[in-house]
Amino acid sequence: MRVFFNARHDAHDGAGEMHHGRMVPCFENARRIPIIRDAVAHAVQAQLVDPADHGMDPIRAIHDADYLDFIENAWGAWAKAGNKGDAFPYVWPSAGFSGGKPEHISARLGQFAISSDTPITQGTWKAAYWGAQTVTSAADATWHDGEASFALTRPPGHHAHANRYGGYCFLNNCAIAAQRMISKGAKKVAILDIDYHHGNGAQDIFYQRGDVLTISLHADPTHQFPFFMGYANETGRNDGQGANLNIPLPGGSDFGAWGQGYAKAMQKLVTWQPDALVIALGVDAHEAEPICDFKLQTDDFKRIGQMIGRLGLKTVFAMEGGYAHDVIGHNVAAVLSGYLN
Ligand code: SP5
Ligand code: ZN
Repeated sequence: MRVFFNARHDAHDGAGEMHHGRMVPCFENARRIPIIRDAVAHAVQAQLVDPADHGMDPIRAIHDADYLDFIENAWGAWAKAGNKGDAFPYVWPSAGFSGGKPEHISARLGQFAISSDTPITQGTWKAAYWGAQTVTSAADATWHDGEASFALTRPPGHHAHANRYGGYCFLNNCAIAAQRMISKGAKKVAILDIDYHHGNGAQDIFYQRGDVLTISLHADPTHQFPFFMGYANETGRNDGQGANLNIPLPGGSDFGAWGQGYAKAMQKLVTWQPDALVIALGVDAHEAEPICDFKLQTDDFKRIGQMIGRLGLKTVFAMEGGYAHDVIGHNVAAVLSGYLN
């Protein structure tokens, strides 16, 4: 399988994140990527491919110009204001505030952030920009010849909205890949998000569009990040009515419960008949994951890959969450090798 590889991923190197009121080392860290790369190399005879530079167009097709300008320049503004270390927000434009257009970097961080778990570091933009190039190259290759691709990149993307970052995400890689295939001629593309957390970014980006189906299986947001989105009654609006499917599952779910939800997702994909599929490939539903509480096993990830393969669709996989270093490589490799069998 072609593995498009973001060799600049480690430019994003947060020292810590806010977790239960304290700073802890980032769960989403650079050590994840070589672990996954090595496991995948063995399992699926990966050909590592360097992404081409497609410039800003594929990114601008999804994200707002003022947001992109902010993400590119935030760390510089933060450092120029005399701050040491990574940039974090501490105040947000909450309901009841009148708004205004504050220019202070701390206000801007709150304006564009959904959460306090996501550092902006000196190289964040570089890593995220090349991540977008990585998924764009993967989407181009798969759309062109039909063979599946895996975009191995970090930071992840599925929590990023058109104008919001957070949940460790800055640019919505899966949305960029889906839109890229539409720009190349796909009439309908589906995004299937199997990360433990809800794919709020893609849901919001495509919520009123009928040409991109978004499906997410995730921990019930009543008890899990992102909390304020991801409920079953969010089904799309206007042209997008019926083109968003949320499948929230209770905490502690094993593959019994997860598989039942997954069957609904598969059924929706079969009836909707997309021209191409993007998989938001988070493996944080595994039982060993540190910030999650599902109970999937490595063999279950293999079954997931097999079921995706049986759909027979042009498929782009893009790396999302997965933080347990002992198992993430095996779990990603299980999905991809299952897909190929
Ligand atoms: C891409 C992705 O997987 N992003 C996840 C972002 C989650 N950030 C919030 C982490 C807070 C975890 N608190 C869980 C408590 C478990 N005891
Ligand atoms: Zn996740």
